[in-house]
Amino acid sequence: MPTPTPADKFTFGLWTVGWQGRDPFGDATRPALDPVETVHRLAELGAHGVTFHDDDLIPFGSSDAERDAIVKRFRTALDATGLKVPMATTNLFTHPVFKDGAFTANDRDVRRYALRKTIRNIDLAVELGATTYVAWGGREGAEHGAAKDVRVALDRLKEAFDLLGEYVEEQGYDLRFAIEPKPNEPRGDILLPTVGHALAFIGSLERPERVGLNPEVGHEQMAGLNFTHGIAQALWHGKLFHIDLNGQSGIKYDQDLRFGAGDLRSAFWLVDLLESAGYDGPRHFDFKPPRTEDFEGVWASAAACMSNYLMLKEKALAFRADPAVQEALRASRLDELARPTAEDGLAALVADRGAFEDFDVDAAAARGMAFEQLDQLAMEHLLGVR
Ligand code: GLT
Ligand code: MN
Ligand code: MN
Ligand code: MN
Repeated sequence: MPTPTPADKFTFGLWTVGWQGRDPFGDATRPALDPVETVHRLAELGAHGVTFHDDDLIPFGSSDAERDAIVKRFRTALDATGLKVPMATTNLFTHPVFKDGAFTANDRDVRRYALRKTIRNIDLAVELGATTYVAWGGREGAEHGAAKDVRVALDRLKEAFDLLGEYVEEQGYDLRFAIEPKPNEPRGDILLPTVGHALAFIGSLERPERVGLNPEVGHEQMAGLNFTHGIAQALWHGKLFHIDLNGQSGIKYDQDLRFGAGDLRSAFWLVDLLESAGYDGPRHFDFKPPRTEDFEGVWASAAACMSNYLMLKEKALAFRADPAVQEALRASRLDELARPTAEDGLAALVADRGAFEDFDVDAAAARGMAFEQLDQLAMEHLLGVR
């Protein structure tokens, strides 16, 4: 089995392995994990980095002195292990004050508090070396109709990103924002529910170049969408700033399974895309070890996220290198897709009788695409028989 090294850029949120198993129906099944222990365990497993929400590291309501001591201890663990902090984020969803959202709460004082909480943690994130700041708006949404004026809420959301961008620029920070879409849960309907919604929103910001995406596997799949296609479009726009890898089985509650569990074929195509597109950001796991597991199961699950990625990477590389696959790609005419439709220009296209008047529609319609043979080769690689 392939062994991860820091060069693979695998990262984990403190809240992932640290999830205690609390769900809407049951209490915690595991005790809290000390972030310092998490740093050491992740380093031993071969991870590159660790990420956090402000409150994962510094319990909500800590005094300044407690905060300083916690950060110092955490930094010592980072220095001792060489683990990096490439990304951080804000918890704008746990405390009851955020019950109607943070940047888009109807209450203005809550919105101002949310921005200050975020700015405070941005300072810490940059101090610890982060270059990406994730914004998951889990509570930015609604369960009722008239209770949320969505167009006005989007004005407030834009205002928040514009202010945060202004702050980061003013401070001279090397930090970009990555919006994480999700269709629902915890709100009935969340604003910016998919990659596509978020991409369109970014275009309306004051500093669109500073804002990209942090798509999560399960979140797009909860909306019934093809995650790999969403990532391909994010890459096409130059907006894949970060990624949350996990597993999901179809359209249901957010499962946050370990990467590779759930839709395995989708995971294969995702790794194939990330590796062939040359994505060089962190491979960040945002999963929840199921509440059935003790700590042994938690670390086994974390290790499996990484080894599943590496196994899929091996399979994807072998798939692309296989001469039979290259032949099948030609038979499916991928090389033709890569060729511009009218490199001869509009005038030549319009004058080209072969393109229309003399075009043999029936012959073209009769051509098979040979996609089944190509897809079966992928299946054979994935199942290890090629
Ligand atoms: C929360 C959410 C995740 C987000 C995290 C960032 S927190 O666990 O379910 O998808 O990535 O705020
Ligand atoms: Mn999720
Ligand atoms: Mn999650
Ligand atoms: Mn996530």
